[in-house]
Amino acid sequence: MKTARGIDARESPDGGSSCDVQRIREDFPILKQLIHGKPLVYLDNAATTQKPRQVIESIVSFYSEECSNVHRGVHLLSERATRGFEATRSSVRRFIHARDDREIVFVRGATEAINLVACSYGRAHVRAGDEVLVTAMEHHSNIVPWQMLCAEKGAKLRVAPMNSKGELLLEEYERLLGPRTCLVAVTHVSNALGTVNPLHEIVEMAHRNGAVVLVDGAQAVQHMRVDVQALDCDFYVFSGHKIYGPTGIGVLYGRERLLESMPPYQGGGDMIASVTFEKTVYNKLPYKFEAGTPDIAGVIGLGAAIDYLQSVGIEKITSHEQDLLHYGTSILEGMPEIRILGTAAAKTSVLSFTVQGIHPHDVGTILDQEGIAIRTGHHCAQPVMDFFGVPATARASLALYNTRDELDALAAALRKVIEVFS
Ligand code: 7TS
Repeated sequence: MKTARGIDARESPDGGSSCDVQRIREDFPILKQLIHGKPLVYLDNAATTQKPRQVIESIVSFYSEECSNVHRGVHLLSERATRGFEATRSSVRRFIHARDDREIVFVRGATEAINLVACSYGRAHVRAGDEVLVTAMEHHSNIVPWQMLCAEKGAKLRVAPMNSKGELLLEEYERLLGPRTCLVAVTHVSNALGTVNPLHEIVEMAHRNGAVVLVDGAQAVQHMRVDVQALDCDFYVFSGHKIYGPTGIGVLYGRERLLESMPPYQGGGDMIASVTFEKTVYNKLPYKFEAGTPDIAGVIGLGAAIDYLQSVGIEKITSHEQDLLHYGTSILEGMPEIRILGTAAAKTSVLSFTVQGIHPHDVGTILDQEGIAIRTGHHCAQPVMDFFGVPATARASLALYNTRDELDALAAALRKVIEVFS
């Protein structure tokens, strides 16, 4: 019997040397849909990715065959559920090359992981007069928790600037680091611009100044190989739903020494070793940070998603998406009414743009009529919009199942948009 976790090797969506997109697309039931009578062209992958049947089936299988709580039953179903749950922890550890399963904490998503670090590490270590350094291209999730922490502690939030291409100004960043910098919180990839940040330099400079580094990997792990040991970052966070897994589940990686030094984030079941009314002894890592019944099916689904990504091959995904990014960029560059925001030399999978004289919401609405799903708005990165002097952009974001044909469809629909408004 197939277990709830993952897919077996024979189901690998790509046995060949290149990314077999047509075969991959077969794995995603939702892609067969018609939207307003047109084939769905799903280009809103930075918001959330679609799920392959292997992930969907793993969740159905968990609820149909293994449903039970974890870490508490002696009965067979609970043992099975616990095995599947902990097997995913090991998968995540291998996926991002952490040293130990104890360094992998399951949370709701990138947002909760950042809040966990701000509330636990931040409250314990950040003092009045200290500084937390973020960059100008952060998602609100990597700004607001630090603002809240700084307000509580009397610390200062500082912001490393970027240039007009959307590239971090490394010298400015280095200048902002100092003895007061307690923590650097930086995105690996910008969700609004696609910029890939030079993490090796960022981390090395921060460490030289005695600061710890949290990396927001919500837009990175699905596009490129990530090795937290090679990056030498202290915390790394990501969400399951952006890597073809379910919503409601995500990961906090933390360096063991730091996690050990941190107080629990929430109290409750599972995070304790013993409780009396006088004293509670906390559980060991990572359970100290996993109070209450977790999203077990979500973890199982995340495991299946990681298996899926690996069966395709991360390097193949990177090169396929880079091809699409260059193709899409050249199409948009060929349209004089379009301005691309985010033209960093190191970039991945995001085409953020405005169309002259047309509000991005109107662009999005007309594209929707053509069956094309993009996101329009500020992308939870209002400071990025302010920097570029726009209220919003239209954003097409790419995934492993997208094709050049879909980008041609985007181009044709954009020509229609321009025609309608001319
Ligand atoms: N960090 C980055 C860089 C993100 O892009 C997002 C979500 C988050 C954190 C938060 O992730 P969550 O899963 O906890 O919500 N970004 C987007 C987006 O670009 N469009 O919709 C959500």
